[in-house]
Amino acid sequence: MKKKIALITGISGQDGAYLAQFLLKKKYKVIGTDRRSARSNFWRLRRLGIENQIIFEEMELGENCEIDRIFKKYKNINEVYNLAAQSFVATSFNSPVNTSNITGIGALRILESIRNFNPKIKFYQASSSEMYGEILEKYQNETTPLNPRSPYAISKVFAHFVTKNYREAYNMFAVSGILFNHESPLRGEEFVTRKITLGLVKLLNNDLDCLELGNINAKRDWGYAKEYVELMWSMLQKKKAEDFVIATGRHHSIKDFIEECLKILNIKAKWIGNGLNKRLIRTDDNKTIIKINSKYFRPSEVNLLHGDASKAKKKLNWKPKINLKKLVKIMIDDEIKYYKNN
Ligand code: NAP
Ligand code: F7E
Repeated sequence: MKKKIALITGISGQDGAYLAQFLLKKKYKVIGTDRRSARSNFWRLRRLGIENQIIFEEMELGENCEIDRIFKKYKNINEVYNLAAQSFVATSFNSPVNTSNITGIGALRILESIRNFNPKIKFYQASSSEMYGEILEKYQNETTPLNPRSPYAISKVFAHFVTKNYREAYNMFAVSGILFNHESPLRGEEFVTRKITLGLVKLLNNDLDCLELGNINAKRDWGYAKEYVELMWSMLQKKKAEDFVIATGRHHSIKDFIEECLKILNIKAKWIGNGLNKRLIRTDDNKTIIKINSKYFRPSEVNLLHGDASKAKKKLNWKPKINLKKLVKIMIDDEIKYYKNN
């Protein structure tokens, strides 16, 4: 049988790497696009041992002509997964125009190119729980009103509705997965979970004195990236194109996440002080190992996200397998395994 062909934008990112691994196992031919081949960093693909199995192409999401070139060259692509984005919320406040151009209009550029060159291609858009922002319903599902709180989230709302519009206006198979936070050992070091797991391992190796964080009271619904990418594929295998929320249905604070890490690493510590003066000190030597730095606070914060994935459970026949405890264990184990070997 002829191999199916998938194109993944953002192949160098966390989800791009896991999705490529999953699709290769399913015998897909995988084309991975990256914005700058000369300086590409494919450490995740190398870690998964799949770098040599991918066809790489350069595609900067800000450049219409680069996108068109790819869809002209590969006429027989079956599925496109648009995972590329300026994905760091904090950066989006400093770089709002670039974020809108890449994270928002980038999706439109791809949809336009697909419409022009091969409208039969199935398209997946990486929508985000950040679109719910200051939440308007206790549990967020596919019908919850959006109330974004950052240039990143606003850009994702644009891409989300543009995807819906191309589905409705041009009858294209274009869907959005509204994924809640998903983490893994392949998470970028700037995101809070990885910053914490790496930071604590550095502390234990005497490579860091003290880890500085922002709002540790924020709460997120954290799942496991390797598990979530499989659902991107499932959405594109359905007869009908529709959007799905993917979430665990449980939420925890950053402080809870830290405390799970401490248990696994066997670090005995206690919190003292309040607000900006809150600190985590080791009980054996009173050394401060975590403190708060206001530079990590966001101009407008998303305080709480809690997903309701009932639709995915029913229609994609899925239920989350990895809870917070297991997720932290997976991340810490890998952190220790690869520390200093990267
Ligand atoms: P990630 O690790 O930050 O990966 C983002 C990818 O986008 C990287 O490959 C990056 O390339 C690429 N990229 C950035 N700017 C680009 C540009 N101008 N042109 C082309 N490519 C560009 O993100 P992720 O965690 O894998 O997330 C995948 C997607 O899901 C993103 O769209 C994110 O916004 C969305 N999302 C993520 C989560 C989550 O919790 N992880 C939840 C919901 C939605 P470089 O390597 O060159 O930087
Ligand atoms: O922040 C708080 C921060 O940067 C989580 C992206 O994948 O998920 C991600 O966005 C929370 C926020 O992820 C630090 O204020 C405290 O409340 O890990 P994060 P995010 O902003 O939730 C969504 C679903 C996406 O779509 C995005 O692409 O943690 N926090 N102290 C901190 N955050 C960071 N980064 N660093 C800190 O020191």
